[in-house]
Amino acid sequence: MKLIGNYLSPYVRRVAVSLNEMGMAFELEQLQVFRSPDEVRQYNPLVRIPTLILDNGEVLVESYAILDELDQMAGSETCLTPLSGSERRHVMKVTAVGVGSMEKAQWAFYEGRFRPEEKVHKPWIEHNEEQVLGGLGYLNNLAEKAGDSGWLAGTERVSQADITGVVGYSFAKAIRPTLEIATRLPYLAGFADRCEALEIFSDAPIPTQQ
Ligand SMILES: N[C@@H](CCC(=O)N[C@@H](CS)C(=O)NCC(=O)O)C(=O)O
Repeated sequence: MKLIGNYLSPYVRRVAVSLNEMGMAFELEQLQVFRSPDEVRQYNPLVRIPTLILDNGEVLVESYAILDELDQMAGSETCLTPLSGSERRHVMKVTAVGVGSMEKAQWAFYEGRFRPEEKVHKPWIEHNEEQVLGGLGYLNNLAEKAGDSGWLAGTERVSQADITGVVGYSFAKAIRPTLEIATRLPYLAGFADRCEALEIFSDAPIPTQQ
Protein backbone atom coordinates (compact mmCIF):
# COMPACT_ATOMS: atom_id res chain seq x y z
CA MET A 1 0.00 0.00 0.00
CA LYS A 2 1.08 3.55 -0.58
CA LEU A 3 0.09 6.39 1.76
CA ILE A 4 0.17 9.84 0.21
CA GLY A 5 0.86 12.75 2.56
CA ASN A 6 3.07 13.67 5.48
CA TYR A 7 2.93 13.33 9.25
CA LEU A 8 2.36 16.99 10.00
CA SER A 9 -1.18 16.17 8.88
CA PRO A 10 -2.93 14.49 11.82
CA TYR A 11 -5.29 12.77 9.37
CA VAL A 12 -2.36 11.15 7.57
CA ARG A 13 -0.69 10.35 10.86
CA ARG A 14 -3.73 8.59 12.33
CA VAL A 15 -3.87 6.39 9.24
CA ALA A 16 -0.13 5.62 9.48
CA VAL A 17 -0.28 4.75 13.19
CA SER A 18 -3.32 2.56 12.53
CA LEU A 19 -1.51 0.74 9.72
CA ASN A 20 1.43 0.19 12.08
CA GLU A 21 -0.83 -1.16 14.83
CA MET A 22 -2.56 -3.53 12.42
CA GLY A 23 0.79 -4.73 11.06
CA MET A 24 0.00 -3.64 7.51
CA ALA A 25 3.05 -2.68 5.49
CA PHE A 26 2.96 0.59 3.56
CA GLU A 27 5.22 3.06 1.84
CA LEU A 28 4.83 6.79 2.58
CA GLU A 29 4.94 9.06 -0.45
CA GLN A 30 5.83 12.33 1.24
CA LEU A 31 3.77 15.04 -0.36
CA GLN A 32 2.56 18.39 0.95
CA VAL A 33 -0.74 19.61 -0.43
CA PHE A 34 0.16 23.26 -0.69
CA ARG A 35 3.64 22.62 -2.12
CA SER A 36 2.73 19.90 -4.61
CA PRO A 37 -1.00 20.26 -5.42
CA ASP A 38 -0.68 18.82 -8.92
CA GLU A 39 1.00 15.67 -7.66
CA VAL A 40 -1.71 15.20 -5.02
CA ARG A 41 -4.45 15.88 -7.61
CA GLN A 42 -3.24 12.88 -9.66
CA TYR A 43 -4.47 10.69 -6.82
CA ASN A 44 -7.28 12.71 -5.24
CA PRO A 45 -9.60 15.15 -7.05
CA LEU A 46 -10.10 17.04 -3.79
CA VAL A 47 -6.33 17.67 -3.59
CA ARG A 48 -6.25 16.51 0.01
CA ILE A 49 -4.21 14.15 2.12
CA PRO A 50 -4.38 11.40 3.25
CA THR A 51 -4.93 9.34 0.16
CA LEU A 52 -4.26 5.60 0.28
CA ILE A 53 -3.46 3.47 -2.75
CA LEU A 54 -4.29 -0.16 -2.16
CA ASP A 55 -2.14 -2.96 -3.59
CA ASN A 56 -4.74 -3.54 -6.34
CA GLY A 57 -4.44 0.12 -7.40
CA GLU A 58 -7.74 1.31 -5.89
CA VAL A 59 -7.52 4.77 -4.36
CA LEU A 60 -9.16 5.64 -1.05
CA VAL A 61 -9.68 9.20 0.24
CA GLU A 62 -10.76 10.73 3.60
CA SER A 63 -9.20 9.33 6.74
CA TYR A 64 -12.46 8.00 8.22
CA ALA A 65 -13.24 6.06 5.02
CA ILE A 66 -9.66 4.78 4.78
CA LEU A 67 -9.73 3.61 8.41
CA ASP A 68 -13.10 1.96 7.91
CA GLU A 69 -11.74 -0.05 4.98
CA LEU A 70 -8.58 -0.97 6.91
CA ASP A 71 -10.78 -2.28 9.74
CA GLN A 72 -12.69 -4.40 7.21
CA MET A 73 -9.43 -5.74 5.81
CA ALA A 74 -8.06 -6.48 9.30
CA GLY A 75 -11.06 -8.42 10.60
CA SER A 76 -12.57 -8.60 14.07
CA GLU A 77 -9.42 -9.63 15.97
CA THR A 78 -7.28 -6.74 14.77
CA CYS A 79 -9.70 -3.97 13.80
CA LEU A 80 -9.38 -0.74 15.76
CA THR A 81 -13.07 0.12 16.06
CA PRO A 82 -15.19 -2.66 17.56
CA LEU A 83 -17.68 -4.08 15.09
CA SER A 84 -20.90 -3.50 17.02
CA GLY A 85 -22.65 -2.59 20.24
CA SER A 86 -22.02 -0.04 22.97
CA GLU A 87 -18.24 -0.50 22.77
CA ARG A 88 -18.36 0.50 19.11
CA ARG A 89 -20.54 3.52 19.83
CA HIS A 90 -18.21 4.69 22.58
CA VAL A 91 -15.02 4.21 20.55
CA MET A 92 -16.65 6.09 17.66
CA LYS A 93 -17.71 8.95 19.93
CA VAL A 94 -14.28 9.34 21.52
CA THR A 95 -12.68 9.09 18.07
CA ALA A 96 -15.03 11.80 16.78
CA VAL A 97 -14.03 14.11 19.64
CA GLY A 98 -10.38 13.48 18.74
CA VAL A 99 -11.05 14.26 15.08
CA GLY A 100 -13.02 17.39 16.01
CA SER A 101 -10.15 18.58 18.18
CA MET A 102 -7.65 18.18 15.35
CA GLU A 103 -10.01 19.89 12.89
CA LYS A 104 -10.49 22.86 15.19
CA ALA A 105 -6.73 23.19 15.77
CA GLN A 106 -6.29 23.04 11.97
CA TRP A 107 -8.92 25.76 11.42
CA ALA A 108 -7.30 28.03 13.99
CA PHE A 109 -3.95 27.45 12.30
CA TYR A 110 -5.27 27.98 8.75
CA GLU A 111 -6.86 31.33 9.74
CA GLY A 112 -3.41 32.72 10.51
CA ARG A 113 -1.64 30.91 7.71
CA PHE A 114 -3.87 31.69 4.73
CA ARG A 115 -5.32 35.12 5.41
CA PRO A 116 -3.48 38.38 5.00
CA GLU A 117 -2.61 39.70 8.45
CA GLU A 118 -5.20 42.51 8.35
CA LYS A 119 -7.97 39.99 7.58
CA VAL A 120 -7.20 37.52 10.35
CA HIS A 121 -10.23 37.44 12.63
CA LYS A 122 -8.97 36.78 16.17
CA PRO A 123 -12.39 35.94 17.68
CA TRP A 124 -12.70 33.14 15.12
CA ILE A 125 -9.31 31.76 16.13
CA GLU A 126 -10.34 31.95 19.79
CA HIS A 127 -13.66 30.23 19.05
CA ASN A 128 -11.83 27.32 17.41
CA GLU A 129 -9.26 27.17 20.19
CA GLU A 130 -12.02 26.94 22.80
CA GLN A 131 -13.41 23.95 20.93
CA VAL A 132 -9.93 22.37 20.87
CA LEU A 133 -9.73 22.78 24.64
CA GLY A 134 -13.27 21.44 25.05
CA GLY A 135 -12.57 18.32 23.00
CA LEU A 136 -9.18 17.65 24.52
CA GLY A 137 -10.57 18.40 28.00
CA TYR A 138 -13.07 15.59 27.47
CA LEU A 139 -10.21 13.27 26.49
CA ASN A 140 -8.25 14.45 29.54
CA ASN A 141 -11.07 13.18 31.81
CA LEU A 142 -10.99 9.83 30.03
CA ALA A 143 -7.21 9.70 30.34
CA GLU A 144 -7.53 10.24 34.11
CA LYS A 145 -9.89 7.25 34.29
CA ALA A 146 -7.61 5.15 32.05
CA GLY A 147 -4.74 5.51 34.56
CA ASP A 148 -1.29 4.14 33.84
CA SER A 149 -2.27 1.14 31.75
CA GLY A 150 -5.84 1.61 30.46
CA TRP A 151 -7.20 3.04 27.23
CA LEU A 152 -9.32 6.11 26.56
CA ALA A 153 -12.52 4.33 25.58
CA GLY A 154 -12.12 1.63 28.23
CA THR A 155 -11.21 -1.07 25.69
CA GLU A 156 -8.90 -3.97 26.51
CA ARG A 157 -6.39 -3.01 23.85
CA VAL A 158 -5.53 0.13 21.94
CA SER A 159 -8.43 1.39 19.79
CA GLN A 160 -8.97 4.06 17.17
CA ALA A 161 -10.06 6.35 20.02
CA ASP A 162 -6.54 6.24 21.48
CA ILE A 163 -4.77 6.68 18.16
CA THR A 164 -6.91 9.60 17.02
CA GLY A 165 -7.04 11.17 20.49
CA VAL A 166 -3.27 11.13 20.90
CA VAL A 167 -2.58 12.22 17.31
CA GLY A 168 -5.07 15.08 17.78
CA TYR A 169 -3.48 16.11 21.08
CA SER A 170 0.08 16.03 19.71
CA PHE A 171 -0.95 18.00 16.62
CA ALA A 172 -2.77 20.68 18.63
CA LYS A 173 0.15 20.95 21.03
CA ALA A 174 2.59 21.39 18.13
CA ILE A 175 0.63 24.00 16.18
CA ARG A 176 -1.07 25.94 19.02
CA PRO A 177 1.82 26.22 21.51
CA THR A 178 0.32 29.31 23.15
CA LEU A 179 -2.57 27.19 24.43
CA GLU A 180 -0.13 25.36 26.76
CA ILE A 181 -2.20 22.23 26.36
CA ALA A 182 0.17 19.91 28.24
CA THR A 183 0.02 22.08 31.35
CA ARG A 184 -3.75 22.45 31.22
CA LEU A 185 -4.44 18.79 30.51
CA PRO A 186 -1.91 16.77 32.53
CA TYR A 187 -3.69 13.40 32.34
CA LEU A 188 -3.96 13.56 28.57
CA ALA A 189 -0.35 14.77 28.38
CA GLY A 190 0.80 11.73 30.40
CA PHE A 191 -1.35 9.37 28.36
CA ALA A 192 0.00 10.84 25.11
CA ASP A 193 3.59 10.50 26.37
CA ARG A 194 2.92 6.82 27.07
CA CYS A 195 1.45 6.28 23.60
CA GLU A 196 3.96 8.39 21.67
CA ALA A 197 6.72 6.20 23.15
CA LEU A 198 5.20 3.14 21.45
CA GLU A 199 6.79 2.12 18.17
CA ILE A 200 3.48 2.42 16.30
CA PHE A 201 3.55 6.16 17.01
CA SER A 202 7.29 6.83 17.01
CA ASP A 203 7.61 5.22 13.56
CA ALA A 204 5.33 8.00 12.25
CA PRO A 205 6.77 11.10 13.95
CA ILE A 206 5.50 14.66 13.53
CA PRO A 207 8.19 16.43 11.47
CA THR A 208 10.01 19.19 13.34
CA GLN A 209 10.35 21.36 10.24
CA GLN A 210 7.47 22.18 7.88
N1 LIG B 1 -11.64 15.20 6.52
C1 LIG B 1 -10.36 14.97 5.90
C2 LIG B 1 -9.42 16.11 6.26
C3 LIG B 1 -8.10 16.01 5.53
C4 LIG B 1 -7.37 17.34 5.55
O1 LIG B 1 -7.90 18.39 5.93
N2 LIG B 1 -6.12 17.29 5.13
C5 LIG B 1 -5.39 18.51 5.01
C6 LIG B 1 -3.96 18.33 5.44
S1 LIG B 1 -3.90 18.27 7.19
C7 LIG B 1 -5.45 18.94 3.58
O2 LIG B 1 -5.32 18.12 2.68
N3 LIG B 1 -5.70 20.22 3.36
C8 LIG B 1 -5.82 20.80 2.07
C9 LIG B 1 -7.17 21.35 1.81
O3 LIG B 1 -8.14 20.85 2.41
O4 LIG B 1 -7.25 22.26 1.01
C10 LIG B 1 -9.80 13.62 6.35
O5 LIG B 1 -10.18 13.17 7.45
O6 LIG B 1 -9.03 13.00 5.60
